[in-house]
Amino acid sequence: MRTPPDPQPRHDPGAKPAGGMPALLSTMRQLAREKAIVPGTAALRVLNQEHGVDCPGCAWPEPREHRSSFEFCENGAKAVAAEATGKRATPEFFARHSVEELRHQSDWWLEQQGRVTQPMILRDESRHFVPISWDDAFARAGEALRNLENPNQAAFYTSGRTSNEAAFLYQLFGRMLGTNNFPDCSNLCHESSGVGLKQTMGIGKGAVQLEDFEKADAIFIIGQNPGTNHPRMLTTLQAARRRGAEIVAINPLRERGLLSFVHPQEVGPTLTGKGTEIATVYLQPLPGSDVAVLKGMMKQMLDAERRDRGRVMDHGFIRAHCTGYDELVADLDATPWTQITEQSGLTQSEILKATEVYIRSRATIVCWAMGLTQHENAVDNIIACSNLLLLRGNVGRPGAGPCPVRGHSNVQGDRTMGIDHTPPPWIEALEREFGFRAPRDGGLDVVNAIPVMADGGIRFFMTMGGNFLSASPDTAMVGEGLARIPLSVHVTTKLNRTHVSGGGEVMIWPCLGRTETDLRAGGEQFVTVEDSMSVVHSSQGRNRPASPHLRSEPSIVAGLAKAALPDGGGVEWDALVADYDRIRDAISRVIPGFENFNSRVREPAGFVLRNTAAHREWKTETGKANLVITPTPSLRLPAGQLRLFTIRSHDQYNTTIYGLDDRYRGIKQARRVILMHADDIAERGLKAGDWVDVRSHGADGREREAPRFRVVEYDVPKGSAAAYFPEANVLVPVGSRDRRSNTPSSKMIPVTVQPARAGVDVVGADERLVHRAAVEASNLTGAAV
Ligand SMILES: Nc1nc2c(c(=O)[nH]1)N[C@H]1C(S)=C(S)[C@@H](COP(=O)(O)OP(=O)(O)OC[C@H]3O[C@@H](n4cnc5c(=O)[nH]c(N)nc54)[C@H](O)[C@@H]3O)O[C@H]1N2
Ligand SMILES: Nc1nc2c(c(=O)[nH]1)N[C@H]1C(S)=C(S)[C@@H](COP(=O)(O)OP(=O)(O)OC[C@H]3O[C@@H](n4cnc5c(=O)[nH]c(N)nc54)[C@H](O)[C@@H]3O)O[C@H]1N2
Ligand SMILES: [Mo]
Repeated sequence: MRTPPDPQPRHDPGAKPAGGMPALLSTMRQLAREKAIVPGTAALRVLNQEHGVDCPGCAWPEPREHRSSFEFCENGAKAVAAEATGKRATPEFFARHSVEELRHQSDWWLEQQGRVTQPMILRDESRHFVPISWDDAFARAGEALRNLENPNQAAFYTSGRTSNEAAFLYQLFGRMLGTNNFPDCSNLCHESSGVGLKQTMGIGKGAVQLEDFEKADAIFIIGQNPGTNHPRMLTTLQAARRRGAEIVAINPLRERGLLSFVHPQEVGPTLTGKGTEIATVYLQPLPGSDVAVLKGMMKQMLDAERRDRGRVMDHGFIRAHCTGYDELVADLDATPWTQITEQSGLTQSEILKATEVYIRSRATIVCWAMGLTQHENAVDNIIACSNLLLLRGNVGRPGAGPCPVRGHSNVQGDRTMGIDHTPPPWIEALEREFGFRAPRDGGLDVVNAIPVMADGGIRFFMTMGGNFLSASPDTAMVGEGLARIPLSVHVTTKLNRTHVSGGGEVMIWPCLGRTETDLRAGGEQFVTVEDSMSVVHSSQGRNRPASPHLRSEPSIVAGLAKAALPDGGGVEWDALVADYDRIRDAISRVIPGFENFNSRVREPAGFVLRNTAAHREWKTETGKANLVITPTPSLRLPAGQLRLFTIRSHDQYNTTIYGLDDRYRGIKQARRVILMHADDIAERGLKAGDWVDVRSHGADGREREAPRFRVVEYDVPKGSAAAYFPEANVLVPVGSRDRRSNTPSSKMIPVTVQPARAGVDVVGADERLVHRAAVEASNLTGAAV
């Protein structure tokens, strides 16, 4: 037992701008850590260039003209370096470490073991993964699939990096097998954006292009931290600020990237550290209260309208295009101000600052991300944004529209390609193209798959990327579910906790990363992706594959399909994956909008999928854009509880942890931390640096605990707290979700904190030891970490 030298995670809330020299230095350090300087930089040079590789970092689009020679960012570089790492998890590695040992490691440690080099299998009752040939691996999985009593005993998860080509084949295979069980990371992410926008505007995607940011007078950024998660967006925002556009941020945290920014490629500001101011108005509401804030804004618009005789709302647009105006106005009038100010913790005059910007602006874009989509009323959050835009006709004209900023680089494309637990609208064309009958029943999404798994209802589970265990809510229940699956197959580049948590047989199938050359019988291949603004373009890797045994994701799907479907279901799988042009030809015949796919995607910057809302065509049930009433649910919590929201640090990509610093928030060398307001700390008799156990209070009455977090005093609104995803996922009850989209409400979990149980303060300040101790503590309490 030893006493920690420095029990307090260092917290330095400096006011330096985002970007600049520290961003460049951090990139170089990461490349060095991964031993990736040479291949990494080669990959970086072609990142997000025409004919280059699409950055796996995020889904923010590249400018279609005038790309700078280095169109990448610090966190994009980290994502590339992580893939181009020189480290390898070889068969010898698996021989050295039993699966029991691997289960006791964190995602962070597992990731650091590097790229998996060969297909591996963990047989029932065995303690170690051992190598298996691809042919045997496909045969084993194929046999298991053929032996299912019912195809709905299989589930196929997708993470949003999967290319269009791989995704199209994957959903084709699953549907030929007879299931729509396609849970995907989108279910945990922007599902609510899709559901909300479909209801109001008839299409579940953003309706702006990058060029619109050059024309907007005002840009709202709600529940998004672009400095960390979409750093290239800061360049766009900086340009908008410089030409005088106003930027309104709505976020319980004052995120540094939203305050000021230095472009790392501008030499002067990089050296002086003087940044461009980003947000001109910054509202800090309590988490979960965005509907209230947005309704407050709309009430103030109504007031102004009544004073100013009808010049605030766009009545011409509303008359021609909208339903529900009178009902919306009546609801706004009936909503008392006390409700709005109590829920949000903001005053009327604070909200008025944002309203004034909105009224002044002739063209407004509203951007949002997880701060809006991960709530029990997430769809209402999106609808409220949509109402705000529609009232002033801010859709379907230059410089205006909704902009859900997607996460994974191809999460939008995967959905377009049919990764969806409900049958896509073009299902009949798919059936005609491939001569089969596809299932019409809805399948399982993530939240619905978890209890079915825990009940033993899933007999075959495949993941195409991602980290199902750590990314999903209710880690403990997911762990129980994974332990009951007789055969799991994980297509991946690196190891994570999902791969070592299966109870039955498990196979790990290592695939090529996006930065690597994909050489098939028909020559070197490229794949395609769709960014957050519906631009479809190509991506071609140039790095040497991490191991000669790796296969591309499309060829893995083809190999499995041939083994699982009698006669391959009559599909020429080998031909399709010999030359991906053939997959794209099939897509062009099946999915509307992809006509002449192969020639259009070879245009220098790809092509844009048509967005009906951007043309003021409303594919809704009413044929119009719908203004929809959003109730303001009570957010009052029992005394002593805090509203916990989970966030990403600057040194992670979802469940992949690059390092232990969160530079912009000034938190160093710690991830098991809980950010709390000074008063909330004092009221509980705690002080900064104390160890606490965090308990959540779900409606199901089940106890969930995340042990061993350090208290950090931080500028969060009183009554709320923040902790990092995925460490805090154990606290998110699977039933706490938005009912319409099934998106887990990981941004508002009622919690209490109490001093950690005895024995905790001997852990030491070393994060690895903290993690180990947490794993051990959770084994005792039955919770997962
Ligand atoms: N480097 C890096 N890039 C990434 C990722 C990554 O992990 N690392 N992840 C990718 C993925 S998949 C996604 S989806 C995106 C995620 O991108 P973001 O959505 O920016 O990610 P989060 O950290 O979840 O941040 C949510 C923001 O919402 C705020 N917030 C929390 N609750 C509320 C609320 O109730 N109301 C409001 N208005 N704000 C709130 C938080 O303070 C935080 O600033 O990033 C993508 N890009
Ligand atoms: N509490 C809480 N939970 C959340 C969130 C939150 O904000 N709070 N955010 C949610 C969101 S927005 C999302 S999108 C999900 C993310 O959920 P996922 O997409 O499931 O998780 P990732 O961490 O992005 O997946 C990383 C893994 O993908 C694999 N991988 C990486 N590159 C490749 C590749 O090229 N090919 C293949 N086949 N595999 C690869 C590696 O094994 C790596 O470990 O998490 C969600 N969970
Ligand atoms: Mo996401």
